[in-house]
Amino acid sequence: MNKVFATFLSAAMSISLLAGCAAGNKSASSDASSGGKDGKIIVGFSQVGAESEWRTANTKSIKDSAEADSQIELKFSDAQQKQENQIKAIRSFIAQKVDVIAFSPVVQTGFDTVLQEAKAANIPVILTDRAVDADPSLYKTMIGSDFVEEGRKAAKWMLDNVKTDKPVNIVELQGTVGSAPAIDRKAGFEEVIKDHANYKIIKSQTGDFTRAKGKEVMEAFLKSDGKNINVVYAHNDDMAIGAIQAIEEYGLKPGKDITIISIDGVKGAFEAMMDGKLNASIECNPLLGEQLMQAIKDVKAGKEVPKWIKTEEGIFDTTNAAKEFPNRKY
Ligand code: GYE
Repeated sequence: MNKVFATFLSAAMSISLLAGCAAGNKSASSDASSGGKDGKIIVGFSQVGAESEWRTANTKSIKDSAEADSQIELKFSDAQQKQENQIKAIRSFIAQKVDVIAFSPVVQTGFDTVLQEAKAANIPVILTDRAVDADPSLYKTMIGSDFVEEGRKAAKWMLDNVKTDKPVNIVELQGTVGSAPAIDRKAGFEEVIKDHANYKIIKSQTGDFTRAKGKEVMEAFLKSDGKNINVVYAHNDDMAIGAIQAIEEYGLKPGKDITIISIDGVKGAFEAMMDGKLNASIECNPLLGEQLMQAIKDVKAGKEVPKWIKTEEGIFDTTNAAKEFPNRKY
């Protein structure tokens, strides 16, 4: 009897040991398991804010794609353009033990600690839209545009369409200070104009990617440099639309007296181009939802994903805006 009992005991012990081992493995590789109810992948997403038409389209794309995907449950949080809110949201996602964290970083630096915390909790991170300046092993992939290239395209459009040997005075409306699109769009534009000495940025200030700020900054530029301004380069359409209002109120004709070039390609920009008030908009595609859902599923399945999933983009101006308008989805 004793012998039977001993055998039973040792078998029970090895089963519990095995179970303990399996549990240990599971927590060590929780990347590959899905923890949500109904087996859904719980995703915590921290959005930049609601500062522009682009952002509204981006949020809608992400929410709609998550809604349409039976494998994903989305927890959405709005950082209202503040990095501290974003860090708080990410920490709360870690505390809730979500399966994947995705976010569009408000600014480029200062996320190292919170990314380390996510890594320590074994929660994979996916970046959307904007990049961070951090150790690349702290995130799986970044889905978004090449902002430097967008800046180059804007400058090249200007060189092709504002052709002259005379001085060209440019005022620049920058995006949010320290954000990847503001840094890169400035760098790409400057890289192209640096070999053309007559094209000069005479004023450059942030309009924080909003219409109201774009208008306010443009009013100040007009006040100090008024009739000397030849070109406005705005890092997004909303600021360009704000600048258009300021120029009209100042008594000049936007698109004619001053050439206006911006980035995004939102509907508002197309309308302004069809009115002849905006000259060109470089496309930046906000519809990242489907790619994000796919990347989330791939990461959870342990598949290799490229470090940068780039978006394809075009250029629109007053010559093709009306033809393209019916096809625009944002
Ligand atoms: O261009 C701007 C928005 O990060 C690409 O953010 C995005 C930018 C976009 O506010 O309109």
